[in-house]
Amino acid sequence: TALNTVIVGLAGATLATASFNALAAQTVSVGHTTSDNSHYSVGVDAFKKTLEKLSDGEFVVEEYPSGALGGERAMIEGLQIGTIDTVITSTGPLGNFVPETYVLDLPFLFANYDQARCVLDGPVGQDLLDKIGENNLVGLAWTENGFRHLTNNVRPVKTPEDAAGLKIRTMENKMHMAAFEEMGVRPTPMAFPELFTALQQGTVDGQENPISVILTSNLWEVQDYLSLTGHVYSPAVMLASPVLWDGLSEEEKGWFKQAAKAGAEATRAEVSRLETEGVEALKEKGVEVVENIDKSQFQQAVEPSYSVYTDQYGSKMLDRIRNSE
Ligand code: EAX
Repeated sequence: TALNTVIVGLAGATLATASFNALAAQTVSVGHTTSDNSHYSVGVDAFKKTLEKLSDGEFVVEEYPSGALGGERAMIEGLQIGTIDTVITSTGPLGNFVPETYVLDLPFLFANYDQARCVLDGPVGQDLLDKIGENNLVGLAWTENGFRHLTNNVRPVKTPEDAAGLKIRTMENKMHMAAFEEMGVRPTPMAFPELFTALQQGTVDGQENPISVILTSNLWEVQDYLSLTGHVYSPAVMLASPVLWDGLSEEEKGWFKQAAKAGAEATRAEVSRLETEGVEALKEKGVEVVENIDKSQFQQAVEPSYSVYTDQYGSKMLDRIRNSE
């Protein structure tokens, strides 16, 4: 009958609407290597809240912490082929994809957090995000890992001479490796998810990371000594896959950028908090902390590594950063 047709038609329409809504809620994966109580994870929470609110539930954010989607280099590759939607990564392996970012990895480039954040939030940071965008990746916002400090299991390190001869895991970053070589350290590049076991098994004597990472990835469990060298600022960046990006409207792209910025702010606040509170926490956990480091000695030791950068990339970006002080 006609009535039946109307009822069936209505039911069909309701079903169609329901499945349309289900389809419309798009899941967005966020990968990172640190734990689910880390500074990155605090940033993911803010990103999630902001994006889900701005999009009124159109996007649902799902976090994959602790290297669940691989190390940082592998995740960046995942973005390029579209198997991961977004990633928070240090600049560690990024220079392999976007060489312009190597400038940020030079030791003792930034004197403090304010300066680093200011440069990344300014024209230099924007230009580098644009460069990232020219390499089959999308740079959403600069966020933060923090100043890196040296840990090891052999002896308390107070001077570059103390560090000489140690086998230290570094990121897969040629600027970092060059700096450590100048210090007389034997750099061993390795993806972060392999680090804990490598320290535990003694494959390497030590590593270097910000306080937030040393604390929340439990590296203190397998390291005896921490030296507050602050030898290099470690930027982080939130990246998106071009596969995701190309399917978004301009409005949606704006939401992602705004959410990434909110995430970065939350992460920076957490890095700042842990920079002091985290050191106390590590002492309580039994780590011997060498606090009064004469940084100028380390700075002098690694200075020759700057030519590794300038020989290949010139000094224009370096000058821009120095002049924006
Ligand atoms: O981005 O590889 C590292 O040591 C990084 O600092 C860590 O993955 C967080």
